[in-house]
This record gives sequence, structure tokens and C-alpha cells, in this order.
Amino acid sequence: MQIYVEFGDITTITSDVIVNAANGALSGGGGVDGAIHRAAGPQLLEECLTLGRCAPGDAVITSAYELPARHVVHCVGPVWYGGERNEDRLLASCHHRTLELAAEVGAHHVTFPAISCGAYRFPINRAATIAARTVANFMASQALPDKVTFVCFERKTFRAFNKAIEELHSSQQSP
Ligand code: AR6
Repeated sequence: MQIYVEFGDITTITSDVIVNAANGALSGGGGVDGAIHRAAGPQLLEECLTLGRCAPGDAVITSAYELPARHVVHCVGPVWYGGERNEDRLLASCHHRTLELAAEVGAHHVTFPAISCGAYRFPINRAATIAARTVANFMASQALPDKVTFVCFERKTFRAFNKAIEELHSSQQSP
């Protein structure tokens, strides 16, 4: 199973699908959302604004315009409120829904940022574990995508995702 972690800026990665950590209005914003919209150009926002709202845990797909990708999947992660508002389930759901949309367009390689780990304040180690498990479970049962990369913009996020992937591999190897 090809799951990788890289350090850097997601807008520079060549991939079939780049995933955006969007807000429910799909209206652009700060963080990785701002970077993706700047790199894609104004047509991305024009398309997003035709799509209506997207609920936490869900995702929508658009073209990628000037990005080095075919599509952008905009998924809406949960805001962290302490763990009592279904945050874990919603984080898993937005990763799962993203992969379903990517598979529908025949994507082989999907690149995720650390959804909900910035402005939405999800604890990073917990988010990394949920993201890694959800992606691995999906890939174990579906032909596409066959490669997923997590791109991390900060050292602590990079460490958390590497640890989560290592734990995944060691749990798969144990009898
Ligand atoms: N490449 C990769 N990762 C990045 C980049 C980049 N260029 N820039 C930031 N990150 P956030 P959220 C990391 O806040 O928590 C937006 O305003 C960042 O370091 O972008 O899901 C939306 O419109 C962090 O690890 O997304 C929403 O309102 C991760 O991306 C809200 O923020 C996610 O941080 C979504 O919040």
C-alpha cells in the first residue's frame, strides 16, 4: 500500500487530486485553502461558488485550474470542540468521502494536507491516526486511488503523520 508523508507546500505537488481543507461555504479562506486558491487562480473560486454549501464530514470535487493536478477535492473537516461533538467520526468521514470522489474520477494519486489541524484546532496526533487509518482502510478495499501522500507544512505535523503511518505498518505486520 503506497501511503507517503512529505514536508512542504501542497500546491507544488503533482498529483491527480489535491485535497483542500475548505470551509462549509467553499468561499476560500486562510491556511491551505488560501494557498490552493491563490495557486489555482480565480476560476477555482468561481466554480466553488456554484456548488452551494458542504457539510462537515463531506466533500465536493472541482477542476484544479492552474494547480499541477486534474481535480481538487474540497473537504470540510470538523472544528475541534473537545471531542464531544463527533469530531473523530467527521474527520474520518471527510477523508473517506474525498477518496470516494477521487475514485469516481479515476484518480491514482491523491494528496492530502493535515485536514482540521490548523484553524480548526484538531489535536494533531489524533488527527494523523484517524487520517492514516481511514485512508489505509479505504485503499485496502478499493482499487483506486493506489497512492496517497500526506503533505505537512509544519515539522510537528510531519512528525505526527510519520508516526501514524509507522504505527499502521507495524499493526499490519503483527500476527
Ligand atoms: N501546504 C500544505 N499544508 C498547509 C499549507 C500548504 N501550503 N498551508 C497550511 N497548511 P488549515 P483547517 C497546513 O488552517 O484546520 C481555512 O481558512 C497547516 O499548517 O489550513 O482544516 C478554511 O477556509 C495545517 O497543518 O485548515 C477553513 O475556514 C493544515 O494545513 C479553515 O481554515 C490545515 O490547516 C479550515 O481549517
